[in-house]
Amino acid sequence: MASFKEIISTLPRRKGWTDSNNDLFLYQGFWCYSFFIEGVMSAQQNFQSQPSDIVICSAPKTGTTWLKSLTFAIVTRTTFDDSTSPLLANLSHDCVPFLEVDLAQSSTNRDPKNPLLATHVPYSSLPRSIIDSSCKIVYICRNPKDSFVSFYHFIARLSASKDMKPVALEEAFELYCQGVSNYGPYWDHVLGFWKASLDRPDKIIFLKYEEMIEDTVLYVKKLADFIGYPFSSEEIKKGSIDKIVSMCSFENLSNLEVNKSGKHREGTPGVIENKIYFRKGKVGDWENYLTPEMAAQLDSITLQKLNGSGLTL
Ligand code: PAP
Repeated sequence: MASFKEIISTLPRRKGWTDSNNDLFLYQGFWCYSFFIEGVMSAQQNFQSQPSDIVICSAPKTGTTWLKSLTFAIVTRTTFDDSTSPLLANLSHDCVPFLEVDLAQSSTNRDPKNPLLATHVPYSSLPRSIIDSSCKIVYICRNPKDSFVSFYHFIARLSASKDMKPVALEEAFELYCQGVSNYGPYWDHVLGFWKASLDRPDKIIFLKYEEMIEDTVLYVKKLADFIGYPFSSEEIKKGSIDKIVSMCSFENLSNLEVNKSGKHREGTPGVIENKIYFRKGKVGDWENYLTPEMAAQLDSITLQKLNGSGLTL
């Protein structure tokens, strides 16, 4: 049987977003770096989901770090509070295993007390057991203009720390518009989960970054209800939700020592400085980077792609 690497070498490929020779490959309709595709293939073969699992799904740069923190804080609130939470000493990515990296080889190397896992894999490529089991899926999406700008800065900051150069913003923008971004096309990613959430509203909750920023308390409550960890009226009176919202705020998390100077996956080729996951955490920052023409081009792709779906971004 052909190895994963052999299969990947036959896939369509495009240049990635840096000057390194790290290409993006088209696997099952989405573009992805080979390291992650190997993990996805392996997880598709091996991963066994439990009914108690809560799977945090997202395209990159749509609010994953925040959603992981909030969900982790919700499910661990009877063990930890806002002065003892592991989120104060660890990046949220280190509190929630990543399917295509940490759980690719085996579903058993998990903390049995932690039902959370996360993935960037599109809905149609999730391991069968996640689709078939009664586990819950939490999905977050974000306006494509802010998502693109966030993505570009992430690649630029990552490149600077790894002696690589990012492609120019205009080139990355063209690639993004063509769908050529890690786990892209972005619109297909969102639509896959949107449609699935309409078909299976008990299984998938579909969240938007902008709405969560607008009323975080409301969405934390909704999220907790959905994943089966509802806040009691006693907890609500005590201000439990507000405490979680404050602990997981951009201001609080980005100012923690661990997120200013710590490193994710230290000692591996995938090492990333934690601070790269925190930039501005704002809605509408695209205005500072995209020309009106670029914004109009992205808006028009979004309108066309989402046409008839009932979804707006
Ligand atoms: P990932 O997919 O690599 O995990 P992800 O967390 O989805 O990245 O996206 C990072 C964005 O979330 C950054 O947005 P920006 O570039 O527009 O600033 C980051 O600042 C933002 N972010 C990180 N933590 C929080 C938070 N606690 N609240 C709100 N936004 C946050």
